[in-house]
Amino acid sequence: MMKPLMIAALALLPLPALAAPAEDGIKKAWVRINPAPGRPAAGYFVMINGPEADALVAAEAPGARIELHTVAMTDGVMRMRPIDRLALAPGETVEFKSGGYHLMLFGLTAPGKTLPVTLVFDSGARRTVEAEVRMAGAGPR
Ligand SMILES: [Cu+2]
Repeated sequence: MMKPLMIAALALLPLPALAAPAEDGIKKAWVRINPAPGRPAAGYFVMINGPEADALVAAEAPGARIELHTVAMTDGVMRMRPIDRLALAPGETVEFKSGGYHLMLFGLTAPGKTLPVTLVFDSGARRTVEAEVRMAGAGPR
């Protein structure tokens, strides 16, 4: 006689146990278009790693070739340079922003209001986010 009652009780339970931790993921993604012809666009976002160590190794978007860039002081001048990978500690948050880590998107032409950007990780995970497309001069949200 108890069984129908238990099933009814289970049906009332929420389902978050199956989902990934609510906090991890890619947030606030946007792409800054450079108005100068032929100049690359830049991509920014906040990345919150999951519970395992991982590394960002590539990024992809339709119609673009993307490099991972960092900015470092060289001979007293801030210069950006490509990096092959960005190691991520468990639960680490990394902000890609102007003056720091960023994506460089080459060959992007006539983007729409948003651009699907896929981040590729050493673990094999791939995360696609819709990045908001904004013109140069626009600050962070
Ligand atoms: Cu760059």
